[in-house]
Amino acid sequence: TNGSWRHTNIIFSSSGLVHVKNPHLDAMEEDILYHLDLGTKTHNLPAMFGDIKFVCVGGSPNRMRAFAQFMHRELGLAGDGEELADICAGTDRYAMYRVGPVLSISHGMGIPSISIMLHELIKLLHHAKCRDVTIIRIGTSGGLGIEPGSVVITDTALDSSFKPRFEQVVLGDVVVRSTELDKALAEELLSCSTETPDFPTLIGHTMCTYDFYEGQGRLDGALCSFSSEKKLEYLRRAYDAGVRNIEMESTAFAALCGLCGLRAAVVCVTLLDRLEGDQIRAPRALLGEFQRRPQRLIAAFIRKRLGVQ
Ligand code: DUR
Repeated sequence: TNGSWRHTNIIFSSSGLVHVKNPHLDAMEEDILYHLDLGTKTHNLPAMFGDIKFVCVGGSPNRMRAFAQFMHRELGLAGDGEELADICAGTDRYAMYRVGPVLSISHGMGIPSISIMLHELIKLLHHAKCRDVTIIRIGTSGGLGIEPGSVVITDTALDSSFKPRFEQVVLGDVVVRSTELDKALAEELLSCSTETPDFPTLIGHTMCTYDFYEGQGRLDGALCSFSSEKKLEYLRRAYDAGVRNIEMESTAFAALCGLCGLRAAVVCVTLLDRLEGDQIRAPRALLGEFQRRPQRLIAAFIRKRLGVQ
């Protein structure tokens, strides 16, 4: 490669519309968003989604349902939000809920899963003619040298060589894309942490890997080809490069959203400190509380943006 990943690919249009960078789409009579069970002929996408301003994505379908119910209460909407319908009920690949101007969608685990969802979600926002959309991944991660339960707002997503790039094989060649995120949005989110003083929130780099076990330097997988010393040497190098947490989606998320003109952020809670161990030992109840932390920060952010007291 020629280092082109250094150049920013974040371009915001004055119209605020979502860009799809695909000349073939215009020639299609119908677009079937297969994994979402939606389509341009079967659904009136502008009527269903045209006024969406916030899209929140996260790995688990149940967590994203809980987030939608929580947002329902936080926005002071009528009813208890318990009977929210899954918009993607026709498929069990992903779940999607809508609450006012907020869309909450699951993306599964890892880059292939999130990238399939994002292709269809971004086309959905384009077909619906949405404007000025902010998209946030709220997820879980392993921390590096920080207290478990801390929330990390990503300033740059790095690959497993600590480079701010997302590589994908296209027609047999490696295409390299930048993984820069919106710095102003990250700062705005950090400023909302005054509303959540019971846990630490910080800005840092996030490392994204293709695996949870060996790929994240864990010693406890079914295979392990390195020593405990080599593991710690790698994780310390990551820490020195500015990495504060490790997960499996951020590079693809940053690259796709950046190229399509969406203001994007990644906000993940850390479930453990990887310098202390590999297994996630916290009790389920504590893990549940940890996973609500990014949701609470994002609720404070959305309420502030909407002027909800
Ligand atoms: N995750 C990690 N590493 C961790 C903890 C959480 O990658 O140590 C994220 C990414 C993936 C899921 O979606 O959570 C795996 O548990």
